[in-house]
Amino acid sequence: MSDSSKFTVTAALPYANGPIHIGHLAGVYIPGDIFARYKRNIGDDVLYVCGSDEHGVPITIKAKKNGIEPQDVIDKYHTMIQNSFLEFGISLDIYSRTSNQEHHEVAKEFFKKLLDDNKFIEKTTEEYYDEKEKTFLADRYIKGTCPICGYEDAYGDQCEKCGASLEPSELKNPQSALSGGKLTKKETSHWYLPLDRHEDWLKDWIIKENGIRWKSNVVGQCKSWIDSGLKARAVTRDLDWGVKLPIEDQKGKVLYVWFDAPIGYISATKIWAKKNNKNWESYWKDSNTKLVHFIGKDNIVFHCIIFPAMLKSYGDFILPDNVPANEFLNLEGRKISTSKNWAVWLHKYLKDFPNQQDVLRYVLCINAPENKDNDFTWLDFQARNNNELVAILGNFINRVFVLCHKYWDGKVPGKNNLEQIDEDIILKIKSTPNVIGDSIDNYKFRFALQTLMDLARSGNKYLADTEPWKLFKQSDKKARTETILNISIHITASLSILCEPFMPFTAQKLKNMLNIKSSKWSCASDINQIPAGHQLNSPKLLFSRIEDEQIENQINKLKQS
Ligand code: B3M
Ligand code: ZN
Repeated sequence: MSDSSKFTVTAALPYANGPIHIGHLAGVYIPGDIFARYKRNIGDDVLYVCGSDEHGVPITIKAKKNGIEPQDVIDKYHTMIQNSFLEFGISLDIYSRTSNQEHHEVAKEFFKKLLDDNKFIEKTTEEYYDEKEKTFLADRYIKGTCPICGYEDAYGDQCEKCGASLEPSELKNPQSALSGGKLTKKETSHWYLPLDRHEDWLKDWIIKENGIRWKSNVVGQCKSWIDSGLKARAVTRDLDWGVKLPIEDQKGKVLYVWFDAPIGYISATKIWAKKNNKNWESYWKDSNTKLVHFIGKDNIVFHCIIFPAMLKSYGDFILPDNVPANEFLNLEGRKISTSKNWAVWLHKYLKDFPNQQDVLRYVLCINAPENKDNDFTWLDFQARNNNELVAILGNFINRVFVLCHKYWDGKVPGKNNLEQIDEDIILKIKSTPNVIGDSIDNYKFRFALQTLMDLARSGNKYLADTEPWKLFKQSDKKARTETILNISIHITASLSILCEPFMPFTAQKLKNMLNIKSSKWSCASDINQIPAGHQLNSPKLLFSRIEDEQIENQINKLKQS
């Protein structure tokens, strides 16, 4: 178990240029939520922050494409994203947005301090310019072929396919994503974060200090970045949408979106702390606090190299304790694409599968791209729901409740003499919470959830091996049957606590059925937590079968898109 008691957990700020899809949930928001829920449950002080990333070229490209203002784009999608997180039980303490005044002030102050402390270098360079649109081009305003993987739709700052972070000059046959026209070059000056000056300490911090503890996919990407030689990176842009530079006579320049966005975690913390009468600095400047960034692999360089260099340059901030980045989730064998509408959108999922958030949370966790890209298929979604959630977890719970209501009026029977088979399952009840807790501490959420399901499997086997429904009819087996059902109820009580980080809606339904209040993690191993005679509520169906035509309907929708 971890020894820390305070966590600042951040989840990558989604660009407010589209709705949230299953790739976002699987890669970032479900793992972050599992971690935050679990840590809260064992009594740690957890702050789970996120918010809309509302600057940058993705927003202005969307606005231009739809002939509306950037503000209209962000207002629409900020609300949609916030609602999706609420509907899926992503238990953020605050969902902020980088267009708010507080964030602009925090970001400007951060930049100004680095400027005044000479942490930047200023350079005049020739940058791509779109004569037709009369604007400098940067980031997603430029498209071309990725020099790493050959993807032809790579952006000027990032390749969405392989996750590489790029400079516009690295793109092969660069074009303007605005006008598609040819590019010219024009002189302009910008401020740069001299990452080369941070190379030595970053190498020690990432490779030596965290090279074993951090996930290999994260260390590997950082290592290749560092080995290729860190270069100074521009932190300002010739754009009009963004955080204006806090420098006189620098109109028309804003902060680079990837400079201001991570500061969004800090501004969100400040807003939350003010509302909750907390000291924001204890979440960002206290060496006892552990900072954990949940992100996708395309954001590794920003969270492991650039943001830490910014925090270090500023002075008294803590650095991330871990950045457990996930790989990408594909959909039916293809890359999820917002622009190509090849995605399962959260707000649409709930229309087709009402109140079945936990089914998606379960499937996206058990299949999470933790160490390699993984694939979501509707057939697998149906199979996991029917063969695991319905047939194993739901079936076990239902059998226990039906037996208790049928033979004991829904009251929990007492526990009498234990036999070996009882001792074995009690051992499993006692050990499972720690196995799950340690897995979550090590960001192994798939294994943690598999361990939970193993407890439900063991419950089914325990009933199958003891057959209480037969014993009940034998007059001399009454005490035996009571013991079996008492232990089975305690397995159910344990499951209701252990499933909360993964499937919070199911956990609540289970607690209502058990007629118990929300309980701490430590109760999950307590086989005496429910006294004999305790009145259970009537059982509710936890999961329902998903039929073939529902799946065919989803696959057809995808094909039409
Ligand atoms: N807005 C998400 C992305 O790259 C980006 C994350 C910012 S976290 C500070 O898709
Ligand atoms: Zn690439």
